[in-house]
Amino acid sequence: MRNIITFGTFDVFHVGHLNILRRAKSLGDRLIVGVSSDALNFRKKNRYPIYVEQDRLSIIQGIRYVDDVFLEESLELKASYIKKYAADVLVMGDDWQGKFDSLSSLVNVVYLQRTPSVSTTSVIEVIKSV
Ligand code: C2G
Repeated sequence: MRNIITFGTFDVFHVGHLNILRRAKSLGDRLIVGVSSDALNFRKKNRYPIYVEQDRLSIIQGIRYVDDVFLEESLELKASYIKKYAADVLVMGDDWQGKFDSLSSLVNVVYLQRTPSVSTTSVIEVIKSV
């Protein structure tokens, strides 16, 4: 049994999010997703996500590639989440390239290429402009 873990906010869910979850799942047997809490987002970006954490958790749990979800409360807790969920592989988008290499004694760290031309920010901008 090969456990894959990944993390993200997944606000205003879009095809880039779906692609990374599908590709992450294809690397193993079980995909576990840490969804960043509202408070963590506020600390990081000084704004709250559009969708509240409970809704973001429900959306991610509903994706067929996802086996388990939990709330990511702090960026610094990755090592303990990895141990708790017995993850073998940590998948991150390549916007995080190199940032989690210090965890490679614990898990195999894999950075996947982001889907071009789509982001939560660009979706928000389009909606604002119509
Ligand atoms: N993603 C992607 N392609 C896009 C947009 C996003 O592959 N066009 C990926 C990101 O690289 C990330 C995941 O989708 O792996 C979730 O994206 P975000 O919600 O933007 O996640 P982020 O806020 O970067 O995560 O511990 C990490 C934190 O939880 C932050």
